[in-house]
Amino acid sequence: MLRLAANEDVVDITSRRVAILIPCHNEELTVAEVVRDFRSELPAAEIYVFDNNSTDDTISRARAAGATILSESRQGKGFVVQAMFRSIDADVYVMVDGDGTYPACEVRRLILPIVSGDADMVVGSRLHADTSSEFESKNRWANRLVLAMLNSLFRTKLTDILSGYRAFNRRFVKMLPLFGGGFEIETELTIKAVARGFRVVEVPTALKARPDGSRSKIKFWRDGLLILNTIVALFRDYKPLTFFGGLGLLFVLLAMAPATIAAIDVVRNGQPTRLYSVLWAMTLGLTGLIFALAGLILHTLVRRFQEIEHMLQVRADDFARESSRASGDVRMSDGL
Ligand SMILES: Nc1nc2c(ncn2[C@@H]2O[C@H](COP(=O)(O)OP(=O)(O)OP(=O)(O)O)[C@@H](O)[C@H]2O)c(=O)[nH]1
Ligand SMILES: [Mg+2]
Repeated sequence: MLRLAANEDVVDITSRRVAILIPCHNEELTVAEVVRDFRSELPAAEIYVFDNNSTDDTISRARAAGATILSESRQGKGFVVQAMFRSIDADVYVMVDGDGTYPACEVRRLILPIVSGDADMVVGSRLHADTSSEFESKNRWANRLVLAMLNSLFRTKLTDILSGYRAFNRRFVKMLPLFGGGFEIETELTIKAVARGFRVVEVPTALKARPDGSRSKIKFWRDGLLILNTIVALFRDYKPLTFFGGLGLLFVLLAMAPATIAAIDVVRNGQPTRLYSVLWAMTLGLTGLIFALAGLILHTLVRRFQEIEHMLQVRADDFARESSRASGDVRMSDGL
């Protein structure tokens, strides 16, 4: 019987189907070790390597190490995560990079909050105060910048949003719509989890450096801009009143300058002589009002869609509970 223990909690996971999902693109140096490490930590888990057009020995080495190989033809980590979430059936999911930078020995701590029903997504945080991760310094600062932006926009207190080491329950995996095709996928996972009210827990995880000869697939500027763009786009979609209302306020404030000039002009001359100021004030002011109005309308729409989604989720939970009761299974009651 396999048990997880943290502090006074002891949770039996023997009856849970655990899937280890490893997205890979040209990771022949490390993938076999990753598969073996996770196999020895969780012997009963299914280990899947999702290959994306690798041109090296990734597939044969992963297969030799005992992983099930699945392929995705659309290039990009995000497309692979979408395929993993759609095609794999399990109770507990662990996602980890194939580059050997995340410690397999911490997987039990990672899945504990999922198994105990306390979280929908657990993130292995590389920037947590209790960890000492081996980051390249520019990556550390880029991570901190993205984090500060997300925490202030979404009012969260997360310590790592770009981690590739995560655990999920089945409900999260099957219900979260994902669209990002590339390295923006972690950002999308975190923001959508927070915005949709899923429970997110972080556990400290130490990141190791890639071994010599192993190459990062991330392109600093291209992927960095993609991640920033994803944050702004999701902020617009999930908090339209704040986004468009903020833009509206900005334009109204900008309109104040020409409006003041026009007002002084009227006081001095008895009539408006500087027509450009009046025109600027009206254009900027009206643009601001249109933004604010768009924000209000979209806010109402988002709220209505949230209500519909909530009802669908309740129905889906009811349905899953009834099916598991019919098959004598009680997993859904644990939030799985
Ligand atoms: N399937 C698939 N996996 C990918 C693709 N790009 C990257 N990956 C995998 O996604 C994981 C993360 O990629 P990394 O290059 O390590 O990115 P990172 O961890 O953000 O950056 P580093 O700090 O340099 O390791 C690795 O296991 C890669 O093999 C892709 O296009 N398809
Ligand atoms: Mg990596």
